[in-house]
Amino acid sequence: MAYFAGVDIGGTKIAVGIGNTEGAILCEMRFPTDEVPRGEDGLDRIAEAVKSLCTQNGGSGPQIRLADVAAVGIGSPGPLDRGTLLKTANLPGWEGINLASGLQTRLGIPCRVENDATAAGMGEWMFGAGRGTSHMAYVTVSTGVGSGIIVNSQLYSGGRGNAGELGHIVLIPDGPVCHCGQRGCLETLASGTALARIAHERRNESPYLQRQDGIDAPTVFLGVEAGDAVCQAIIQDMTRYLGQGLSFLVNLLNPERIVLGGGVMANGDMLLPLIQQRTQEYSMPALYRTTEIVLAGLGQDSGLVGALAVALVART
Ligand code: ADP
Ligand code: BMX
Ligand code: ZN
Repeated sequence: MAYFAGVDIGGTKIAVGIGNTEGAILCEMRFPTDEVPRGEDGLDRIAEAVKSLCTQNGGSGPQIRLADVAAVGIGSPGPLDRGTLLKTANLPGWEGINLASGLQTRLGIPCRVENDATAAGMGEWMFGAGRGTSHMAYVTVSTGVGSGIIVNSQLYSGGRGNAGELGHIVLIPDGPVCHCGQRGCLETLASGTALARIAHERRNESPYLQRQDGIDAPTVFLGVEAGDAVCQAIIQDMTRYLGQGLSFLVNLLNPERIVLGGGVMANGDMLLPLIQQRTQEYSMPALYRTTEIVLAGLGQDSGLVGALAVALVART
């Protein structure tokens, strides 16, 4: 039986797993990104994780030998240049590292890298909520915002593999400074990082926020549940900007389905109707009518299953 490994590198967490050709993750490990050493030492840690997962196999099922792992797929924040990380504000300290060749040297297994959102899109298309479509887009609302695009039943990764940087479309030219060098990018207005920043900026307006010891994205959602008007306004603003971003995908790609995932979309039941309404508002009606907007079928595993999908494709 052939096994595959997936490595999902994000601004907040790094997940490593071993799975099969059906897209099932058999065992996995997760680490906070800022607890993993950066650069080459980080690659050592990831390679150790793959080896130790083989040994442990999550404590269940048959023993997997490293030799049974046919390929490793990696999803990484971009931008990338033929596998090498370029400027990566959400992943400081990894610039200039070639993830695929670095892991291949350490593990002796073919390794392939894609942008993390592109990989997650592939995971959703092959094994999740995108199944059965020929044209779909996946959008992650996580540390940043990214997207993965499937056109004509094929992954569209662009000329240099960096297609889908939806988080860096500029919505407010004089808006908040983005790490990419622009201002007012979608991800400065609507991401886990943006929610935490905006809530922090507005804490003096909200007795609820003032009572919190630390403010992160989940704090804002708890505030909504507690009836806090500032948190409600922050979520309204975020979904408006996401609707704008998604309307670009609707008008540009005419996708059959847009799949939404990432850490922030753990609140999908609250967010989905608001995002659908805003996307409808900003899209051409004829195109919106034929676009479904749904939550990720793989939940918080889209990135890891996506990395696994990259490995599956690397082998074929
Ligand atoms: P990564 O960006 O590393 O791929 P995630 O997809 O988990 O990781 O996204 C991390 C972001 O999502 C962080 O900003 C975090 O605060 C936010 N987040 C995680 N879980 C939740 C939640 N339940 N509600 C709101 N935001 C969340
Ligand atoms: C950022 C960008 C994208 C990535 C997206 C989601 C960086 C370092 N990365 O916009 O390449 O796809 O975030 O990444 O600028 P995540 O870490 O939030 O999952
Ligand atoms: Zn930007």
